[in-house]
Amino acid sequence: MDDLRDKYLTAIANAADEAALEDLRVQAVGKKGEVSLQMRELGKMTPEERQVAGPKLNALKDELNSALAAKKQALGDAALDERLKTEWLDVTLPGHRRRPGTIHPISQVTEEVTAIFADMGFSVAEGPQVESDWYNFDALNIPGHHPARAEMDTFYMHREEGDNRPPHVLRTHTSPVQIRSMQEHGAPIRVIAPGRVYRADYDMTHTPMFHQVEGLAIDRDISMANLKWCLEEFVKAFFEVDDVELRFRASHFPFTEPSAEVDIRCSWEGGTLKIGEGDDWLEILGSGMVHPHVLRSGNIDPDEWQGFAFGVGIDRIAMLKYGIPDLRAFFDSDLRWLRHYGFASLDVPTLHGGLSR
Ligand code: 2NM
Repeated sequence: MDDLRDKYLTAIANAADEAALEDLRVQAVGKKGEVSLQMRELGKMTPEERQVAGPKLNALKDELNSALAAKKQALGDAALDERLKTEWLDVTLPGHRRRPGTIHPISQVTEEVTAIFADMGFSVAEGPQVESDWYNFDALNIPGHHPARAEMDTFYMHREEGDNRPPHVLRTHTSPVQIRSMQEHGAPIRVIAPGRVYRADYDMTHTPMFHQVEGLAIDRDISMANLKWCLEEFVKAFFEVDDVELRFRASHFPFTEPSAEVDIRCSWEGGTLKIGEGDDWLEILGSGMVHPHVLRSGNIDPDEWQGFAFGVGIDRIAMLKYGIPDLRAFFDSDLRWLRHYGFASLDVPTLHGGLSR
């Protein structure tokens, strides 16, 4: 019995694979295996002999079964390790044929506007969307009692009861980025700041989150004339027309003095918009000469430097250029809308190739 034990334990330990192990199981403890044959011999023994041999054979059978199970587990683990070493899966591959995604009109138009101003020597800056009330209001010469600060119009970040530190807000314009740019780089400076802005407003023509590009140009002798040329160049390039007529209407913003709202000549004949001809006017942006208080917020000396600034609503000019009728559909994430109004991902806007191919 000890010979049998040694023989099978050694064979089991050396079994090369699960098939060899199964053969051993059949040979050793299968119905007609060696241990079973030995058990049949019990009948021929004397009761005394049987009392010794019976339990020993059962113990041997149990021991061999345990060894078989342990070896089977070990062989299984080893086989799995071997598979894991050689098999691999690229989880970045698409599982099924899919439609390619598209570029959102907001992204497309932001790229277009950026390309146009970059061509005129403006750099691009970004900043936080949660701003201190100093950067969003005080720095821009917006007084404490100004209606823009009211909770009706501005999203204030939550503060614990009794927390009397100055509040933070979701920025209501990208002008804070301009302040940060002035502080960081000083004058002279030419920079545009595209990005998301937030105002507590929701109706046919307003969404609580929308997009702006603001521009800023500071030098020793920058004037409204430079502003007008810049905006004309911008409108011609953006709407892809050879000529435009701009109309500056006196206006008021806390951060500019003087301030002007800018309209472009257009026609709506037959329901389609034509830029540069007709008898209608389209309001597209606000602008002005940067207020001395605002220059000071940016650590720029207003006795030495001056400049213009302007702000354009991206969403609005995207609707105008690409004939998108409903502002609110912009942010519904409706795949049919996105496929209809989206741009091919490789169709990047360039000044030489045309902005809107
Ligand atoms: C507008 C209209 C007029 C503006 C002002 C500034 C800053 F920070 F430089 F003072 N950035 N943008 C500005 C001026 C924005 O949006 C309708």
